[in-house]
Amino acid sequence: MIATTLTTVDASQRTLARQKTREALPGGGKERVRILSAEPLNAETPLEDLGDDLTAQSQFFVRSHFRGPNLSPRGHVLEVVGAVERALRLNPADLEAMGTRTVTMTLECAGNGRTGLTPLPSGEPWGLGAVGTARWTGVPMRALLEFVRPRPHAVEILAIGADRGRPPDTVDEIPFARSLPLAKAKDPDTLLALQMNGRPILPEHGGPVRLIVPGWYGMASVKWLERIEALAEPFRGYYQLDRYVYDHADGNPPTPVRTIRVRSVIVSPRDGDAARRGQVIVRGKAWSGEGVVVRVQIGVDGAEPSRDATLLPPISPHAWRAWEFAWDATNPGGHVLRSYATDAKGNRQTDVGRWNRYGYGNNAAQAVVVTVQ
Ligand SMILES: Nc1nc2c(c(=O)[nH]1)N[C@H]1C(S)=C(S)[C@@H](COP(=O)(O)O)O[C@H]1N2
Ligand SMILES: [Mo]
Repeated sequence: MIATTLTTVDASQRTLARQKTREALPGGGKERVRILSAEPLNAETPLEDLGDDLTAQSQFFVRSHFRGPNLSPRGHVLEVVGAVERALRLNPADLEAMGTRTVTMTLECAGNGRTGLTPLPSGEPWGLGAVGTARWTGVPMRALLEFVRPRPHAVEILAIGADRGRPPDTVDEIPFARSLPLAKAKDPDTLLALQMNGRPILPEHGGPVRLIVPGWYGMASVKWLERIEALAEPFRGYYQLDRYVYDHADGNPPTPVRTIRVRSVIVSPRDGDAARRGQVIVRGKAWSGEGVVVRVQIGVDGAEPSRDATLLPPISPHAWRAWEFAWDATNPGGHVLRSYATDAKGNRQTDVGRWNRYGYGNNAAQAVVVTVQ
């Protein structure tokens, strides 16, 4: 969890990490991802590989706080306990029998873009590739709750993963655990997901069963689900109160990190690319947890953005939207391209992200430098 992780992972360790994931996985493991740390596995997708609507499991970014547990795909038991009328233990097949639904959703880590903040906060040194989109198939949490019936005094639903460890500056070993307000748990698209892009969820993405929470940053989507607990009081765990909070170090109390902030990325051309003089098609993705993206503006060379990109039709209310822009690259030399997305609620990206202690939610516009020849 330190900014130097990237430089301490040498090429052989990287290869080792790939081999390890590959050995552990029937699906073939990670392909062409940038490994930030091998254990626990943290890896991001190169931007140029985010061009398709869906991100393959083998290319999807991985964010893990602890070493991933080894769970049995069929024998795994999920417990549903706490302030409920009817506690339950069920395996993935029992869960699936409750009826599934498929939702295409973009998952983004709250730390995505952290390295763009000044001064650099500690934490995984994510570029812009801690984001991906998949078709998630699973049982709505809502259906499970209708079955177990939370008691009237239940206020939150706690999701506990099977991974455990000791976070920095804590004494005890803890599991990765996060709660949702009851209303968010009952969102029809909050899923106990069993499949990702039509296949069982690979171990590093939280199989056999993980949570998927639409519109919220990735920390809410608890992997390796082992226990669900209805709580009569708000959860006060480490990953709820000590991390995943915006702490602006300005004397105000920290506020929880929840909804994904509006953002766009330029997928092509890549930063540092050379382009022939003439028309260059600029392509990218744009998304927001606050509703669909309604506009993407393009700025060239630091001027106020004056032209709009063309938005492709949305593929899902919870997923990114592709866009493209025909750039007249007439002047040779270096040029800076930026994209600014606006969502349905009127939120728009700015040039500089707001610094906060742990480096979350930096949705500043990305700058891509292209040399026209
Ligand atoms: N059990 C568990 N769930 C977890 C995490 C974790 O470390 N342990 N990381 C969270 C974070 S911070 C993110 S961004 C997403 C990443 O999901 P992915 O690795 O499938 O991309 O998982 C979330 N769920
Ligand atoms: Mo995350």
